[in-house]
Amino acid sequence: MNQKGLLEALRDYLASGRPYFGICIGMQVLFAASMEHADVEGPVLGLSVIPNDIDRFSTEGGKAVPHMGWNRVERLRPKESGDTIDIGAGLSYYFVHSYRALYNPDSALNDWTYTTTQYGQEVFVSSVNQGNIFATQFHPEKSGPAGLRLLDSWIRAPTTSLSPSFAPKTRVARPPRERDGLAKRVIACMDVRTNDEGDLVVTKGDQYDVREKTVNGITTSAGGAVRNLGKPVSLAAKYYEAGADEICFLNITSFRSSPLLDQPMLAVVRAAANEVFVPMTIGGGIKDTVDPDGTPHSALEVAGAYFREGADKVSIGSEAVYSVEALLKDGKPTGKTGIETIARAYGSQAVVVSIDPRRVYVDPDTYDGPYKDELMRPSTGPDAGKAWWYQCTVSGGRESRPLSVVQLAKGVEQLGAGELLINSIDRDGTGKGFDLHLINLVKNAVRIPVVASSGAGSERHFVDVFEGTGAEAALAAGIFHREEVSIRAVKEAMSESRLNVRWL
Ligand code: 1PR
Repeated sequence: MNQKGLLEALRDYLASGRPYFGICIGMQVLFAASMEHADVEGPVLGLSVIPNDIDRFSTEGGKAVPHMGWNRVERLRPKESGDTIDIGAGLSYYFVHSYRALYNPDSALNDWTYTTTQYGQEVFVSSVNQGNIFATQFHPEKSGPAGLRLLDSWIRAPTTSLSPSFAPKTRVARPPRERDGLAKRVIACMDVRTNDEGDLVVTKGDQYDVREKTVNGITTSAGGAVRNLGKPVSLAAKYYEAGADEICFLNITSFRSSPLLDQPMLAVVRAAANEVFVPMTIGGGIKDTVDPDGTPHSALEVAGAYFREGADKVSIGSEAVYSVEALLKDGKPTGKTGIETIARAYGSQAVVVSIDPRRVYVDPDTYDGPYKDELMRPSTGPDAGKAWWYQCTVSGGRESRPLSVVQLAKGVEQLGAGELLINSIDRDGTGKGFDLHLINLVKNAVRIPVVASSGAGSERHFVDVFEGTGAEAALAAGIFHREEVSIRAVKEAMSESRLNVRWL
């Protein structure tokens, strides 16, 4: 904005008294300076409309950064007459950011603060207002019905310099609560591919085999038709209405062709973005590619195409494995991998790495391989007495690579990934529950948020993974597609176990 002279234009606009609604960075730009990228070029100066600075969340107490997900907002004081902004006290909105303005009741910021939100033990400013300016740290456009109501209320009656200022005049110093309001996220995932008739379908099998096991009643090892569980856009809309906190599309055969030529997949994202107002992740084929006619496309270009159609995050699978293999070989990042280039351009919160590990069982008494320190050796439970490590795979589990899941998780965090999606080839589609050993192993190796995936068979499994690991989110496919368990049932079970959930 500085380079293009837009900051000055924005300053003039704000001074004119006309309405302004800022979202996320659109709120942060109002502040004096931000420490984001300060290591490269020093603090980045903002508009100084609000005299305070933006700094990074602390990771104290082991909390994950970015702050990603649905968190509650609190008004500093009750809604008063003349205030038409529809922000529900205690409602949850979608946040995704690593930097924040710490709430300070003793500074000028107090007069700007409209709502606060707590993450870990930090209370930060989640929306500001004065005169013609209203801005939120969260994303109302991705906050489901609550966010749409907020935008609607503001568009009908935007605050202007003539509106009464709703900012608190009294100082409110509330100590942080024992527990923050960040909800555990429930994600509906759709594995998408073209079936043999050429239609794009949501499919699902077990252990990554998505073809029917019988043809005309006869079992076949070659596999029957691709299992068809519905249309991607209508299923996504259904899960949004049902209260899914996030939607994920994985293009599971993308490694076969160029994603930019994969127009149907881009069209799916575009159509879904018209109906789904929660975050959407798209994975599959996010890598440097070359079209059949020889035209090269960078991973950044591919990701950009999906973001422009309405995706919020891209998920990188196979390419992440190759990037970490190169990182371990060279000892330092090249700055050129898809993870690095996309994180630099769009922020690390936009880069998810999808990991497809498989257990490799070993004899614990004789094993002397490189993954000794990562061996799982449970003394209780169904796996008692066994020992294994987790090996990474590429191309949807078709090829195993000489890399452990811990090496991959740490490597992609170093490269700038903002979230990890942990699948399990052993559990996928089995309904046996999430692999808690795997989730704990990864969660303890990184600081970024972790999404547990594969194996959900009942609502209880979501409670188990949230109580038994520090995962920030859990994802399921089969049980939702086959309508065996509803998203509402999952959230009720979580709520009964005193886990934070987002209600519509
Ligand atoms: O390698 O960057 O092109 O990404 C490919 C992506 O596609 C990866 O994220 C990979 O996990 C996924 N993928 C590739 N092949 C398959 C397949 O099924 N044949 N799907 C596949 C992986 C796992 C999850 C599934 C959960 C939950 N499927 O997507 O949804 O396991 O299932 P459940 O709840 O039914 O147990 P790249």
